[in-house]
Amino acid sequence: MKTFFESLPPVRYEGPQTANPLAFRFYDADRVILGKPMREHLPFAMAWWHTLCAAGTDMFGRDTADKSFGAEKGTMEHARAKVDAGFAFMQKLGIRYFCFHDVDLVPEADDIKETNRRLDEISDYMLTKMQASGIRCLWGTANLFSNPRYMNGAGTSNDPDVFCFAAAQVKKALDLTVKLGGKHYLFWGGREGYETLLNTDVKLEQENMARLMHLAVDYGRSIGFAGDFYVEPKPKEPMKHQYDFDAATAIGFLRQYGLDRDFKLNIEANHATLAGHTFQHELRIASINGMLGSIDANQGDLLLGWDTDEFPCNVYDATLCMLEVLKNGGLTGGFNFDAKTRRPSYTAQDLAHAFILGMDTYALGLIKAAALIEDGRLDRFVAQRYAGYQTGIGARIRTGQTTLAELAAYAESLGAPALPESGRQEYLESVVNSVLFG
Ligand code: XLS
Ligand code: NI
Ligand code: NI
Repeated sequence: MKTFFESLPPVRYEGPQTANPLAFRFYDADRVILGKPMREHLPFAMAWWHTLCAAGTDMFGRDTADKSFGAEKGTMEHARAKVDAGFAFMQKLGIRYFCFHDVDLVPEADDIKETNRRLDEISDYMLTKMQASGIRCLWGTANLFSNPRYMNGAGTSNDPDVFCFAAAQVKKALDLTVKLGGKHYLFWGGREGYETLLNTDVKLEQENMARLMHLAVDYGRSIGFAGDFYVEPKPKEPMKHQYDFDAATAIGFLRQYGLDRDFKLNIEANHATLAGHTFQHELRIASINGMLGSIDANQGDLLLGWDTDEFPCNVYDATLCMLEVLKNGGLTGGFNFDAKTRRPSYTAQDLAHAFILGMDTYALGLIKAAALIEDGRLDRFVAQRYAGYQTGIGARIRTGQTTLAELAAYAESLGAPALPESGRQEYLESVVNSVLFG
């Protein structure tokens, strides 16, 4: 794989007709869409864990991919080889950001002091690569779920010593994020949830989680971290009940504990569908609450009930996603490919194809979302659908200038009310199809 990344020619835009499997068909970084080049609309990020660490092990079998990058796994030499491979890969693809967990970067030692020393060493090396390439860190995070000590959660563990280990990892991951100039810092709920109420104090656990987040904000701000903190909602897996079930739940939690000024959401497509929502729904809920920060750009398989983390190929969903992003005025975060190739796609070339697929899918989504906005029929329809609230009794409801008694009297004056106008869903779906494929 090492040789492949280094020998991979830079991947360039060649247009939809190209027969070159190592070229972009739709992602044309310089192409201006709605006044901004694609590269600015789409700050793509590589996930360190899937790209450089995960090698295909699942519950039924061992690695299929070779991610040794020419070094022995579990050594600092391997950690450096991953840095070399990762930066070579990002440069070849024109990916300008990466995201990481602390333990993605170095082999974890038994003693946290030694792990931290290794993290200092590897981050020095990463900085030299970042300076040479201009590649930046989108967000950092601490892995608070893999180590067996986190079996009952980290911030929500029953054991205060475990809470302290979590605090230590968050502190170090914040130090690293700041050192690497990371834009944002993420909490994914990991094992923050429970299996059974027979052994769980939910109130205490949620209060402790909020405490850990407050402590992180206080520490982060004290060392000059100016970015957003993120929560990444997910409804299940690994725990049966996860505390950050979906966007609405996470927003309620952040507000309940006074964390909403420092936190926004990182919405992952596959987590949305696991929660029984569309991706677009989660984005909209985050956006209308001023909480849409960043996106984990992947997709799930609706026939499977777990987080398959597939590279996104669904242009329809990507279009609806980009519609939300454009209406949100863009993202202060980016599009992190929290995605892995399928286990039988184990070669380095597959990895390149996967990122090309993901980047092209989002580029197409952007192009089509802009076309939907320029077409205007959807926006006009929605505006018209709610036009009743612009004048008369509707306007009085909107501005709060009425009473329940006045509304009741108004309703009585109508006698038998007419049905609201048709929602015209099928017509609108055909409009979307005509813009996508017309
Ligand atoms: C797992 C999450 C995880 C976060 C980072 O389902 O998606 O990968 O993005 O901890
Ligand atoms: Ni996920
Ligand atoms: Ni994720």
